[in-house]
Amino acid sequence: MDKILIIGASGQIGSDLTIALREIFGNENVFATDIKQPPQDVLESGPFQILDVMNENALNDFVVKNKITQIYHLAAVLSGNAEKLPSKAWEINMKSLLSILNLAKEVGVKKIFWPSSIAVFGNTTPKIRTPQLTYTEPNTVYGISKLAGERWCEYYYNKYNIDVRSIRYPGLISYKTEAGGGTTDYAVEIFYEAIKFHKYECFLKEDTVLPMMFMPDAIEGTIKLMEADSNKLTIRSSYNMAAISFSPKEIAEEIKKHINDFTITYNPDFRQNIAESWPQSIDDSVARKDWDWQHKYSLPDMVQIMLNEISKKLGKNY
Ligand code: AKB
Repeated sequence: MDKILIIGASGQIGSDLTIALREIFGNENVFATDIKQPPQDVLESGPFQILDVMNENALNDFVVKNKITQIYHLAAVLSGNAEKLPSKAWEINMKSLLSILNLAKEVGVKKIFWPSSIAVFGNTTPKIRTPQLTYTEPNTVYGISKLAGERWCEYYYNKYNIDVRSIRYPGLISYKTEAGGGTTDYAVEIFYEAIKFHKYECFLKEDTVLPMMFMPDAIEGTIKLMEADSNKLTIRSSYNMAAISFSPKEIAEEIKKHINDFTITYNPDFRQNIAESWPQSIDDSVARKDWDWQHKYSLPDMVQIMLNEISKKLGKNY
C-alpha cells in the first residue's frame, strides 16, 4: 500500500487534494503536513503534522519513519509575494524541491508530484493556445523558479530515474481555502467581496484574459497524471493543462447574472505586468493525448458553485 506525504496540505491545492487522496488510498495512508494548521476536515480525517519543508533533517526522518512512497510537494511562494521577497522566494521554491529530489534518490521514494505554473512563460511566448514546447523566458522570480524546477525534475528523471510528474497549473479557483499572494487570486477574492459587499475593486485591468481552472478539475487532473502509466508520459518537465480562460470583466458579468447590483472597478497594481507576460490560453493537447486529461467545468458552472459554497461558508445569502 502506498504511503503518501503531502507537503503544503493547508494550502489552496493541498487542502482539497489531501481529502481526495484519502478517499482513494485510505485516511491513514495520506500524511498531511504544513507549517500552518489545515482546515478542520484535513485535521480530523487523517494524520497531520506541522513540518517545515526547509528543515531537511526533519523531512528525511519523517519520510523514513513513515515509509513514504509518494510525495506531493505543494509548498511555494506564489508570483505576487515572490516579487516582494525575491531571494527568500527563490530559496524556498528551489531548495525545497532539490532536497525532495535528493531524498527520493537516497531513500527510494517511488513517485513525486511537483506543481509548475503558466508563470514559466514570458513576454516572448505566443499568448494564444501556448504550445507545450515554446519560448520560456519568464520575467518574475516565481516564473524563473518554476522553470528551473522543471529542468531539475526532468534532469532527475533522466539521470536518476526518479518518477517525477508535474503540471503547469493555470490560475486555480476554489471555495475551501483562499489562495495567497498570486496574480490570479482576484478570481477567488471577487466571490467573497461580491457576496459580502456586492462590489469588488480588481487589481488587474478589465480585459486581462488569463487561463484558469476550477479546483475539482485540477484535483482530478493531478490524480489522473499520478495514476497514469509511466510509459505513456512523454513530458518529464511539466505538462500544459488548460480548462477555461476569462477576463475580470467576463467573470464579473457572470456574477452579475446572480447578483444583479454587483459592481466591479479596476485599480491595476504591479500584478498587471505579471499577468500581461502570461498566456491567455493554453494548448494542452499533449496532456489530453498522453494521460487522457479533460476538464469538466465551464465559467458559468464554476461561478454558480463558488457563489453557493462561499455564501454557505460565510453564512450570508447573496
Ligand atoms: C499565481 O498567480 O502566482 C499562481 C499561478 C498561476 O501559478 N496562481
